Amino acid sequence: MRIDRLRLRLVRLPLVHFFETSFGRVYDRTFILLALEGDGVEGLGECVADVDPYYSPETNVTAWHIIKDFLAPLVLGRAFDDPREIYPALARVRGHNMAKAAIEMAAWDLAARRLEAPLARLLGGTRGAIASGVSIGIQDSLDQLAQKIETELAAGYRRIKIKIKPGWDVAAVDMVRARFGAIPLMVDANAAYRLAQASHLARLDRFELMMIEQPLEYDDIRDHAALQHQIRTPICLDESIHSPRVAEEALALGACRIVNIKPGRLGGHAQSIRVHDICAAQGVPVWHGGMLESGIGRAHNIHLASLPNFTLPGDIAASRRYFVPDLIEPPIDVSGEGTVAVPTGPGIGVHVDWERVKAATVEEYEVRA
Ligand code: NPQ
Ligand code: MG
Repeated sequence: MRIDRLRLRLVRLPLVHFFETSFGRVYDRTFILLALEGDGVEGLGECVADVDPYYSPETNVTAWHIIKDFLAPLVLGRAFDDPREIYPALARVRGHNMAKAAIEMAAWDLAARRLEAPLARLLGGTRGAIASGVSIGIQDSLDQLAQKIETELAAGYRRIKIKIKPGWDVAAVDMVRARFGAIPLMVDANAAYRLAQASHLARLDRFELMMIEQPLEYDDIRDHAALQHQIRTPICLDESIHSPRVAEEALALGACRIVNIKPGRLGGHAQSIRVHDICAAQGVPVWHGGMLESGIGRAHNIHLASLPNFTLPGDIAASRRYFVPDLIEPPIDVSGEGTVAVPTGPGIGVHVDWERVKAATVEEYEVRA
């Protein structure tokens, strides 16, 4: 396929409920939608960068700049036999994986649409539905947290993740275990602790959590390895895993026993599959993370999560937990058994409501080969 045109749209959607992590509270989501046209077919990607550099160093403004001024010229007018060639073609630009992933993932959608095949088939997906979990933000009270968990369990979700930070950790987990018993439960600290707090984190061990996600700094491997030797709860790394090489390093050092895969953080589907394969070869389970994506990014995630080593429920929930209406129609829904079906249409296989996209767009840019 030859890449003839690239279009960026900066889109802003209100969130159904605020979402609070150890790095702050958000009420809406602003992100870049990227469309690539080639051979008369269009592919879509969603950039997971946020307005603030708090989860990762990238923001919408940096991604817009990097795509427009540096990445677009590396793909426009060029022909690619396979979307796996995209990430290497962008290698001259250091870092900026979220910006790269938006292009790379759009190229996968484009390639799948050209073949009139579901994206999952090209990626190597093996299941028709994925197990779905929820990520529940920090609440104003433990009662509110209990209420949210009750709602999500009733909806059928297969695992509950709660966000933690110093001051909202042991007591919150204690309350959840006391009220809900042995449900599949995990916590995500988004890098809110330091190795010196290991003995405090060890207080979570008695709750038999599935894992603790990214307790220490966003770019750390070594301290996580030291921490894993001091706590029983399996560590899962999220922020730290930005490349297949770092994933290998983390596994070699024993810094984690589970890996969270997010294509935005890794630079797209191809890099994600490499991490998936590295973990599979070492018997390390992976699961698919979430970045509060609209239905477009969410659909990409569902296809990727259909690969065989995604053995744990991911943070891929129904659209309605985040956006009503979503940018796609019908929205992504979860079954009563807590599964999300992998779309079977061409490409990402969801129908975009372009009127809604237009209404939510605050800035546009287009460039042709
Ligand atoms: C995580 N997500 O696993 C992330 C972090 C996260 C669903 O828990 C705006 C943009 C808000 C990106 C909030 C979930 C965000 C964001 C949280 C990412 O760590
Ligand atoms: Mg996380």
